[in-house]
Parts: sequence; structure tokens; C-alpha cells
Amino acid sequence: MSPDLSVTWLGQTMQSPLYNASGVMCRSEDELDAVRGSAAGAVITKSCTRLPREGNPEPRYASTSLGSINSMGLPNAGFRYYLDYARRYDYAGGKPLFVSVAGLCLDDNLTMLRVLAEAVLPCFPEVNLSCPNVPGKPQLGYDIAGMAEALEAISEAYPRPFGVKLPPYFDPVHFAEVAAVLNRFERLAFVTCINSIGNGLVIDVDAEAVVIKPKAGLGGLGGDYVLPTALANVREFARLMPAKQVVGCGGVKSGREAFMHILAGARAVQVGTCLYEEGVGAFARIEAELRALMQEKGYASLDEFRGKLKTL
Ligand code: RRO
Repeated sequence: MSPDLSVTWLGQTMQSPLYNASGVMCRSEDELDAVRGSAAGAVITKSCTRLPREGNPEPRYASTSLGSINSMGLPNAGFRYYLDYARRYDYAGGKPLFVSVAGLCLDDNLTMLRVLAEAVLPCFPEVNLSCPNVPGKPQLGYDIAGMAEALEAISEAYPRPFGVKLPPYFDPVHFAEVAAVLNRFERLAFVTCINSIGNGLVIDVDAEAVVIKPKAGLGGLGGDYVLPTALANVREFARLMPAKQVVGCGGVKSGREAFMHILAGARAVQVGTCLYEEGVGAFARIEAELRALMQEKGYASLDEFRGKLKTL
């Protein structure tokens, strides 16, 4: 029998654990519909601000042999656009909808979350605490006290389950401090680990130049560069926050990396750079590869190996 890839969480069942990482194939209705119409198990919107934004000057995305670098700068159609999409969304279709919000200040996040709460839709907000690319705006996820204060207000503004998108952390002390803060918020149901590794620098040797224009070439890294960091964050937060769900994001380009994320403890798995490069056909391919790997290993469902990574 073919292995079952379904996953039930947040009171919903997804037929596949895979969906798009916020930022990729999710800025316009057409892109969102393409993800919904693919083999993806869910859909997430581009992180939005209260008002529409053009984002940073181009070129602002470059692919490399090891992944990608981007400094998009939050180009998005504005909160109302994604709210309208969420109002029209076919929830009965069995693909949960996540709405990513990335206000430029706490008040903007609270305003958007209050409106979303009043709309009483079965979608789930993913609050982006980790955009690395807005000049002059540090990532809130790296200010642990500031993040705790923001979550107090967010929890009050949004009375139903929500999630946060975290930046990558690199030190066990930070994993523990962040987990201790997040564990205090009962309605915080999931954390997505990780956003891109912020402010990397890719250099083109022939041109002796950077490869993207904003911030003198600094940008968030995705793809192969980030896989081990993503897995470390997934494993550590899954271990430190047993009452929360962890969504893995980072370096997934085949069934093998999807398997690794789930083995490390991920409930669902987002695909970013690979989706950008390959398009929505990536979901069916990665799912087929994950199924084949599970079959080879004798696993009939994701529950049989999720979080069961062995140590030596
Ligand atoms: O739009 C972006 O530049 C962007 C965002 Br909001 C984010 O959260 N992560 C990223 O790599 N790029």
C-alpha cells in the first residue's frame, strides 16, 4: 500500500505536509490559486503590510549553485487584498489557508490581526517576526524581550490559534530563551523554522560584484546553504516546545530533505527556493520521492517517524 502523507493538526487534515514558504508563489491571486491547484497540502500568502508595497529595487533575487539570495523588501498587495482572498477561499477544499502578516510596526500587526479576528475566517495567521530585508528594520525575532512584548499584545489582539515565523538561531542559549518565551503563549499554536539566513553576501567573481541591488548586496539565504541550520532549529524547538507544532522550512528540494525535517520533528514542511526555481510541479515530485523513501524504509505514515531522529 502507498504510504499515507496526510497530516492532521490545528483541527484540519492536509493530504500532504508540503506547502509553499511565504514569499514564493503567493503574492497574487493567480499564484495562490496555482499553489492551491497543485499537490501542495496547504497555501500561505505573501507576508503583507497594512498598505501595498513595491518592495526593494531589482535585481532583488538571485539563484546560485547552492540556493538563493533575496532582498525582496516585502513587496505585497496589501493586507486588504489577502483578506479578500481569505474571505473567498474554498476552505471545504481541504487545503488550509495561512495568512502571513509582517507589519512594519507592532501597531500595524495588531490592526491587521484584529481585522482578521473580526472576519472570523477558518484561516491561520503566521506572524512574520523575521523579515531580514527592510532597510532600517531589525528582525524582531532577534530581540527576545521585544518579541515577548509583541506576543503579549498579539495574543490579546487575536483570540484564536496563530503561528509565528522565526529567524534562524545559532546558539543553544538562544533556543532555550526563545522557547521559554513562546511557551508562555497558549494560543501560539505553531512556529515556522526558519526564515532565510539574513544578510548573507553572494559575490560574482567574474563581475567582481554583488548579485542583488538592495543593501549593497546583502540578502537572505535560502536553499542548500540553510538546510542544516533549519534542521537544527526544527529539532531544538520541537524538543523545547512539546505543546507547539513546528513547521519546517529551509533547503527542501526532494523527498529526502522533507523526510529530514519530519524526522527532526516538523509537522508540516514548506518549500521556498526550490518552488521558486521549479514551479508548483515541485510539490508532486517531492511527495512522490517522500512516498518512495517511506516505502523503502517500511513507514506507512508520517506519525511513524516524526520527531524520532536518533542521537549517537
Ligand atoms: O520580502 C522579503 O524580502 C522577505 C521577507 Br518579508 C522574509 O520574511 N524573508 C525573506 O527572505 N524575504
